[in-house]
Amino acid sequence: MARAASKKAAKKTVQRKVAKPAARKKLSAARTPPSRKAANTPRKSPSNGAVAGNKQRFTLHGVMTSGPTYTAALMLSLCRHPYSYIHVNLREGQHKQPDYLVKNRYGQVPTLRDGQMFLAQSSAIIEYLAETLKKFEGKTIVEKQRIREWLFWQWDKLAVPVFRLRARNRGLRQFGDEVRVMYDTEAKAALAVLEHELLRSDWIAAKRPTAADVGIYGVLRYAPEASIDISPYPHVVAWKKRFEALPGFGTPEQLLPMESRLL
Ligand SMILES: N[C@@H](CCC(=O)N[C@@H](CS)C(=O)NCC(=O)O)C(=O)O
Repeated sequence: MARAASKKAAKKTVQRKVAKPAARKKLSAARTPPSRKAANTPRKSPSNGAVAGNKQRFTLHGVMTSGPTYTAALMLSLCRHPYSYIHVNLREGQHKQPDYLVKNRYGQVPTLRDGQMFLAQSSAIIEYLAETLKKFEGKTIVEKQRIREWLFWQWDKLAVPVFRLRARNRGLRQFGDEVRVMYDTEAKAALAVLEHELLRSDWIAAKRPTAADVGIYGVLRYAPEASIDISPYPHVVAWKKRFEALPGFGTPEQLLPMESRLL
């Protein structure tokens, strides 16, 4: 009896020893995640299924009307990965508050949380998702490089004119006709580059859709709101239709709620 009791005690000691490192790991991990209070998040909503087990992995912080937020949401949806969504109130300047700036040093939306990590810049976010989820990624170093090249180009030459013109139409930016014409000309030049590329290939950076298509679609979607007519670019129009037929595709209205939504 006494021997059994001492055996039991010894076993307990061993168990405690083994448990220690894991407990330490948990504690250090607990230092970095965003506190529910700090992020001012609502209570959890009941589960809505999809990829059970890892559905709490991603949280997207953004605004429904934001093109870059849509790009990130679109990528998650095309990857068939569920995500929680936190609405960031730009009007109230929530994106410039210290608790948001620790997540996104640029004070912009979107931000994507993956576990303990916060990611900024929509192009970098979708490239990261492509690589980590192994969907819409480049299969070779050449393809990866082409995707990156198009994503850099897209922000340099396409997103700036489209989003500036859209912001002007929405009354969020004021500039005169001269500047409007300049952006309009830049957007058309970018569309001509795309048209030329899509003459030769169904998709932008590879023989299949990649993160480059997602990034460019996330901007071109807003062309009508920027008063840019894409109909003179038939290959761009056909590509847009092909893209919209991809499984998991959704419009901004379908993918971005007005309010926070936790899985
Ligand atoms: N290059 C950034 C652009 C993000 C961006 O411009 N976000 C806007 C909303 S659509 C924003 O946060 N504006 C507030 C600010 O810049 O202060 C990206 O792709 O994530």
